[in-house]
Amino acid sequence: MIRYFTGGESHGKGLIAIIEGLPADLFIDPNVINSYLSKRQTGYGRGKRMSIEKDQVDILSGVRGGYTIGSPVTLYVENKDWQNWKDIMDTRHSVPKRVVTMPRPGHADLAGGIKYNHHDLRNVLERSSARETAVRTAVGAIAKLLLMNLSIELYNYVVSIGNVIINPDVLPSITLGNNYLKKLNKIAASDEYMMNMPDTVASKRAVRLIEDSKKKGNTLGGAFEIRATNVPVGLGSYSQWDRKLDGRLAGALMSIQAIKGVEIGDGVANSGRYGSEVHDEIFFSAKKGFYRKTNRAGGIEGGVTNGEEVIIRAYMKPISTLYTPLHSVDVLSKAPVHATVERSDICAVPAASVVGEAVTAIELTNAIMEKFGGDTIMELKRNYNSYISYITKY
Ligand code: EPS
Repeated sequence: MIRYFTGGESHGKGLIAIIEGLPADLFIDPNVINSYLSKRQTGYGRGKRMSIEKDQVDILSGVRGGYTIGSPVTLYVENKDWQNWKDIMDTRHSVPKRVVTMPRPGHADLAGGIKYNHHDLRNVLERSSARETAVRTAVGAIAKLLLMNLSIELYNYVVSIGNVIINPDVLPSITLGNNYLKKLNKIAASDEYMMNMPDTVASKRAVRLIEDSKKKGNTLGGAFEIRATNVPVGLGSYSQWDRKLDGRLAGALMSIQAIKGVEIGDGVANSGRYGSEVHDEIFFSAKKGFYRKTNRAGGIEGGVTNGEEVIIRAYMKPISTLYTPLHSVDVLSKAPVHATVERSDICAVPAASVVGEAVTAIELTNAIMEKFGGDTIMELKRNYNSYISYITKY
């Protein structure tokens, strides 16, 4: 199993992650991690913070000459903005005007303040901030590198921003395959507005919607999809609730700040259809083995991967800092107020999409390590290849 923890505040010195359980001899190219970190910083609708940060990973332990050595891998991502916040973040100095006492509806501010008995809600917002996802993305990039050793690849793209939804024809509800997904991701990444949407018409409409929302001091959420290709049948298990892979994936996705819904395959739409319209019929050919012509299950049945593409969709609520703030109550005076306005983003769905892919990679890596084990990449690959040759004979 891969275990990891993160630490760090949004405007503290930096973010750290410690990953335990990575096999030895995994080649880690920091440039690959940095390219995911940069992608997480893109998307129209981010606030001024993104022009300050240039996220880069610093690998502090567990790697020698580019390869893991089986020890915990420690990652560090600096917060460049910390220089501008030193006074506020240094608890020895009191900066009374910067004490946050007006909780934002939808944010962790109030519940967190009551829970930990903080009356300066900065103590809550600094850690609950989605800044933390920068280092989680770095962890996910390492998981992706491990999965690539087994030819498992992941893709992400945005499917909606507010009420702007991509044309469903770009995403037929079947297994799309690497080439199609590569093409989709290329379109998404090359779009002039970088909304990570594989539909340039919708992307431009989304940008206009964000501009309009910005003028009104409002924010927007949306949805994104993650696909994993070449995932073998048999990851996860139906035998115990906490081993079901769909449950684990949903938990990982829901742990991303502002994600409020997760579905596997056509999960939501399937609930309103007849069984005959939902379940993916089973076929067999000598060349392909068992296969399906549809993939409404999103590659997971009974908590176990079935060999089809894993498809996950996650839904993000609008960011809770509104420049036209909602009604709230001051936690010190108890007077009615408008909520705090802390510099923030208008829309961060394209960034969340990259984070979604990262946490999916981590969960799939966990399922892989659980099933195949291996203290080295060589051992993992040997175990994996022997299983692949077994399933082709089943
Ligand atoms: C965030 C608020 C904004 C975002 C931040 C998450 O930061 P700031 O308050 O410094 O402007 O930019 O996201 C990131 C810094 C990031 O790297 O994604 C929040 O309150 O969650």
